Amino acid sequence: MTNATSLKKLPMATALKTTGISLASLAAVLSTTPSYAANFTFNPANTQTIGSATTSNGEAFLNSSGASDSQIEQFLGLNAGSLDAVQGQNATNGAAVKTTIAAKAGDVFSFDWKFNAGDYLPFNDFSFFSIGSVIQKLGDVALSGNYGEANGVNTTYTFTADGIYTVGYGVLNLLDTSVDSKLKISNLAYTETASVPEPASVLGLLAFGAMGAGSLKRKQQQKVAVKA
Ligand SMILES: [Ca+2]
Ligand SMILES: [Ca+2]
Repeated sequence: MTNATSLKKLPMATALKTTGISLASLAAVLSTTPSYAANFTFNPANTQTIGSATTSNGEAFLNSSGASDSQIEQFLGLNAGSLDAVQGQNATNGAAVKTTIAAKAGDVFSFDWKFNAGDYLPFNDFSFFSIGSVIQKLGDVALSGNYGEANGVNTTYTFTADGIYTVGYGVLNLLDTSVDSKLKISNLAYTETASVPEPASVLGLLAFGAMGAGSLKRKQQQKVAVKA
C-alpha cells in the first residue's frame, strides 16, 4: 500500500483505486462506530420448535401445550428438572422455540416479549428465555395477573464468553395441563461490540476521508478554495 504522502498527490479517484477503498466502504466502516447492531431473526435454516410453536416474519408465537417439560428441557439442552425449579413447583407441559447464535464476549442480544396469561393463580403458568443452560424467567401469571398480560421491551443478555449458543424461549403450564398461556417474541437484535475498529484505524480513515472529500469538492467547485 502506498504511503500517505504520495496518496495526497493523487486525485481522489486514483487514490481510492490504489487503496481499494470506496467511499461507500468508508462510510460503512465509520458508521459501525461505536458498535454494530443488526437485526437478528428466527432464520428457518437454524430455528426449530417443539410443541405448539410457530415462527413468522422474525417473530415467535408459543402456546403452552404439545410437549412435556422434560421434552422441552432436552430440546433446549437444559438440565433435567430445571423447568420445575423456575417456579419451585411442577411445570407440566408447554412449547419452545430455539435458534443458535455465534457470539463473542461483550456482544449483546436483545428482544421484546409479551406474555398472555390464559390461567389464574395458583396455576402460575410461566415463560422463559434460555442461553445455553441458563434460564431467565420472563412473564408469569403472578406478574400479569389472572388472565392478564405482561410485556418486556428490549430485554438484553450480554455474552461473557465466545461460543456458539442455543437461544431458547418457552411457555409452560404449572400444576396442571389445562388453560394454556401464550408467549410472543419479537424485535430480536444483536449488537457486536467486538467489531469496533481500533481508535488508530478510525482516525486514519477519518483523515483519509476528509482528504478525499476535500479533493472532490475542489473538483466540483473549482472557484471555492478548500483546505484538505
Ligand atoms: Ca414437571
Ligand atoms: Ca395453565
